[in-house]
Amino acid sequence: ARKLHLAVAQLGPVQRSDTRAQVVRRLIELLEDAHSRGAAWVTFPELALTTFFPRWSLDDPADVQAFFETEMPGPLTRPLFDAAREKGIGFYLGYAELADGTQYNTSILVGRDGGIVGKYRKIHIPGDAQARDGAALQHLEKKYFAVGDLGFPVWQTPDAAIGMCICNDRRWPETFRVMGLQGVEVVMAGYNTPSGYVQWDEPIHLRMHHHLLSLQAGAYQNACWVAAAAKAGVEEGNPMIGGSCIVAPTGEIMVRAFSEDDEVINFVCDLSVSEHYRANIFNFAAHRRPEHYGMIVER
Ligand code: ING
Repeated sequence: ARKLHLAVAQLGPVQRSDTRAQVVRRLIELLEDAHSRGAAWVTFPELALTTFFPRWSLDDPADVQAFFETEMPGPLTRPLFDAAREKGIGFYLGYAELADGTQYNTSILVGRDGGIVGKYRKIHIPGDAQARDGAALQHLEKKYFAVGDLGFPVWQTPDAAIGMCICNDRRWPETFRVMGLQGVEVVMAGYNTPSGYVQWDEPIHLRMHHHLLSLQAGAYQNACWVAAAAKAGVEEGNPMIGGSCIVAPTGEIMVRAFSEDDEVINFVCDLSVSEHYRANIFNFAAHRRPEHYGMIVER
């Protein structure tokens, strides 16, 4: 059995006035908690450094730029990298990235030696590009983020084959399958999922149901572990779901967060479980028939 001890660091609400230094302090405390439990990797949420600003239509460029990082690590985030390296713990961190004038919803994978292993830029950008007249709540990720240009890579780290995705990506089977075809063993995913924002009066329990359903399906159908971290709780009056969890290749939720605040969950994952599924029911080479799947890519 190949055991890998994973942690997920759920972050409670980040208010607009919360500084990077205050948030990084919380991230370090969560990282220390994860380390004290014996975890080797920790997954932080999407846009972990700021409030979920795409809920607003901001038109002053200075207001928008305030939410973006131009370097990673930068002076304010380096303490997190230093703490992680000192403890020999790897991590996934989601943040708003400004790269050569283009704005992305980004995550990075940092190895246990403190070096950046890889970067992912969110591909499935949900919501609208312009504010909806009269809507009480907006979801304007298309206004602030370009579609990611890095694909869905999988990195062969010394511990495991690790891939990343961000929030809405988890709702699309293609996300997991592209990583599954690369032999991913652990998918790390951060998310900010508003529980108020709806396009129709969807019963609110479905927000959590669809979140978990997406992760469980992705994990099972691609024989991988999934570690998902929420930024949760009420930010600027807007509630977001918790439900951080670690899902096994069996599709079972092994551990999930209790609160909608800063909280660490962890699980010792047996990576060899994936091998049983890949050798049998999800032996892609033996059973998949790509010659019949063209429509998925063509349209
Ligand atoms: N958030 C949401 C998500 O995909 C959303 C967008 C909200 C989708 C409500 C469906 C319903 O979890 C982000 N950041 O993608």
